[in-house]
Amino acid sequence: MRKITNEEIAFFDENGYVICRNVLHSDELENFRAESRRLIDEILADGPAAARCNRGPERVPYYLTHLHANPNQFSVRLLAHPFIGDLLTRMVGPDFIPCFESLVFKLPGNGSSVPWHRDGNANTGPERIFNIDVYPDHSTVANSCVWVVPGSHLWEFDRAMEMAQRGRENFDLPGAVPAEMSPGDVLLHHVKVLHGSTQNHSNELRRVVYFDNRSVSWNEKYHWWKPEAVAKRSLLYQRALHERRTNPYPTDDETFPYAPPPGLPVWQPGEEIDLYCERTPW
Ligand SMILES: O=C(O)CCC(=O)C(=O)O
Repeated sequence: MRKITNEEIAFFDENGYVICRNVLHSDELENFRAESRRLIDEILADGPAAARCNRGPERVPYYLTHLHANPNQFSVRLLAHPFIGDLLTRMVGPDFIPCFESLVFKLPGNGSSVPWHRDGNANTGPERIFNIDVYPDHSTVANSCVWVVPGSHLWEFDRAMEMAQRGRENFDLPGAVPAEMSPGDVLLHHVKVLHGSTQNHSNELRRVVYFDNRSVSWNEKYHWWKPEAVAKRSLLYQRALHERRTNPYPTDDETFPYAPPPGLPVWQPGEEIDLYCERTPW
């Protein structure tokens, strides 16, 4: 299976984002589309997932939080994709911890906008803190793809906030570029790169799964969450890897070998896992 290249990592460091083409295969994409469509339908029908779905500025649903805790057959297997484990080991370090997972969707006709912003927890040092954004659909200017301001992850906080404010008045920021994606592509975006998207007026549904990842050592430095919460997240990742190993897609030809960071518990097959995994503040 495909791995991120050193050139892609260098592009990311310089620009705060990178598009990695052709990561997912068609068997996984088909399941991703069917299962995410089912969750979106559940939200629109005011079923259980609706309670975990945020609405955007236009008050339409667009952001399903705690994705794994909404029963589905695709999200933990997606997290366990070897492309993800490999890039996190190389770009974050072997003590990486998957911490957030969401499904963002732009409904056809009236899909939510996402004003220019940096992500939460973004006022940090030089660490490579980023999201892994996995696309099952074409995402284009026409169906309101994400735009980014290359290099803005290196800006001082005040400059970034001033520019984000400007972008909320007029979306067309100087230097902004569209991150146009095809099914199976993966976008990495630094939490500090300015990004946003417009309302979707097209007749296409556009979806993306966001995985935000941190590490044990960063958590010890920034004190985001209680160590127990991080331990639970490592258990969730171990369970996800087991799920993909024992329920592979037909085109899977490898699995990611993961060793929990020192001091964290080892998950045993059959043990119950908390898929909600609350991030209790430190
Ligand atoms: O997918 C999008 O349009 C942007 C989502 C985003 O940046 C966010 O939810 O923070």
